[in-house]
Amino acid sequence: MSTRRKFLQTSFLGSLGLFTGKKLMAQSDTHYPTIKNEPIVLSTWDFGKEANAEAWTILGKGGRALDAVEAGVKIPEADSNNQSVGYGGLPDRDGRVTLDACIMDENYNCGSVMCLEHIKHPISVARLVMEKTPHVILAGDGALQFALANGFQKENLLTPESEKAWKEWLKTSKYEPIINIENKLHKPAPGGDMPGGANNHDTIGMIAMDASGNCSGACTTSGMAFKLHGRVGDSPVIGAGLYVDNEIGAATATGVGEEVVRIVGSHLVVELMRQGHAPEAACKKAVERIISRNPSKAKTLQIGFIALNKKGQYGGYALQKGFTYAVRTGKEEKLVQAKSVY
Ligand code: SD4
Repeated sequence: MSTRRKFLQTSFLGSLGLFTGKKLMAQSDTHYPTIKNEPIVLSTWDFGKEANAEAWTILGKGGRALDAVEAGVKIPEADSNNQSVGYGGLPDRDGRVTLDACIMDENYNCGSVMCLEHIKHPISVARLVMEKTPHVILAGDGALQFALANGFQKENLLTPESEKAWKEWLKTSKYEPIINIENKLHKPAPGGDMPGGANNHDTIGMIAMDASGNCSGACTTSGMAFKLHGRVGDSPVIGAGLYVDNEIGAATATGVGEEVVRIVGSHLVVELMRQGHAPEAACKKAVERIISRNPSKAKTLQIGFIALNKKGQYGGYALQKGFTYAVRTGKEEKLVQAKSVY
């Protein structure tokens, strides 16, 4: 069977609701569906599937992409089994769970919180920063103060599982980001197995286009486990972890944030799409840019990008194998195994 026929068949099965989370396919530039102003949402990693389902409750009814991405990423934020986003996230080396998030709409409005503690839904605080302040970024205590003043509840986000992992880490106190380390620290979710049995969970970046053809995005994380207190990665940095340009489309990133910030990764992907590259090709070029800056280091890291253009075409690319992203449209619901350099 030709690759194209196989793809169409799998997409059709997906549209019948037979998607299991175990059906992964290789994505290639020739396989884009031609959707125009039909809503679409994509998000990073296996857990993007549940997040997309929530976003779809808004997008599928003709709702705004901004509302959809906020609602979607709140699912992993509230999931205590997920040790890399929101509640239950792995703490920094001082045992403090510090969260980063940002959001961007179709009018270049954006909001971000960095190193926010005690608030389960940093993405909603980021949205309030965007909508209710003259600023783009609030950090640390100021962000917490703003959240509390706006009715958010102060909570303990360190779950017993994450505290245990931190105490175990303290025995060596070695900070060495390991490729897809989050997989090893995550409780296997039913039906979420990757080929080879690893479970794949990480920062959630979500990008969407609604029925009006408007794009928005959201990105939220607890950042790299056992980081220095105060460390901020790419995820809440507009242009690095997320970028939306409603003329062109949107992109978001996951992986070792320091390397994404260095190339302002998501903005780069959007600009490459502006130059005419298809989403997957744009993500690939951004990954190659990271390699060209430091080839030996790039081999030891995981970084993945996903992107969406205004025609509803999408794609992703990663440094290493094992990066997945979830896609939901009116016609299909699937998990894509992104191509990778290594
Ligand atoms: C960060 N990009 O804080 C995020 C976290 C991540 O794999 O995606 N980790 O650098």
